[in-house]
Amino acid sequence: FRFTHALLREPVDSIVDGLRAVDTGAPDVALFRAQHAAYRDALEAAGLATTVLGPLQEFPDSVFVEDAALCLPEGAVVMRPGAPTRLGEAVMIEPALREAFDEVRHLPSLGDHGHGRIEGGDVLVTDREILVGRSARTNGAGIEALREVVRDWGYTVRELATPPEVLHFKTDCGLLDGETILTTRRLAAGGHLDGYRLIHVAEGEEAAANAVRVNDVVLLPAGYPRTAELLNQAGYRVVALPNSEAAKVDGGMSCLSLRY
Ligand code: CIR
Repeated sequence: FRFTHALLREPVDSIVDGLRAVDTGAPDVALFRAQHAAYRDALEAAGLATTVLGPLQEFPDSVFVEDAALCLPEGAVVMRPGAPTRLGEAVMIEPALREAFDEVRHLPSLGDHGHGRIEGGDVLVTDREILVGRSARTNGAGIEALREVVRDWGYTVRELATPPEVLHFKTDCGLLDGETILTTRRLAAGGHLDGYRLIHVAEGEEAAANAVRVNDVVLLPAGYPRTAELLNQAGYRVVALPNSEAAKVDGGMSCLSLRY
């Protein structure tokens, strides 16, 4: 959770066509841009140098850069998004990864696993392992391919399940420090996070789980005061950011940037 840089991508007008599980109306593009700018400011205030990549009009969801890559201290890995409309985003992000990292890796095609799919939103890197939630976007073959590609960097990859009603694994959890995870009860219910210190979001505030720890602060979507209070009591410094527009297309604090 200690980072020096972040990559973001400018939101596009076509964000109104962004994928969403439940249609609660299209995002207001101007407000989306304002919230995105505030998010960038918060990353900078947390000490990160930010780079905002140019808009990709043909990819409505491209503002959610986290799904297209995985950034590790050793290098970056280009993901292979499971949403067909998002597959091309991985290709488009590679030049920026090459600028930022000495090493950029691709997921191998492994025999029968050639069609592996994996999105960064399903990947949580902790101090001891990489947790990946199988989901509608991430399959076993994609997880296997990630396991192969990071093995010689010394990482262990553990496959977990994402609850069926949840888009991404990290929709329902976020790293607070190397040993502590903020999570919903439904995600933790399987017991697979046992061994970590868990902080549960307040009842009815499930959307607060997609928080992201950046250096000394935790970026939390605004509007979840009881979870913010729980985090304050646990000693975390919370910065609450308005996220109403990204939320309409199932996006949150982690998806909007790649931190490294
Ligand atoms: C999608 O459904 O792919 C986008 N509308 C939202 C992606 C959010 N990304 C994330 O949680 N990592």
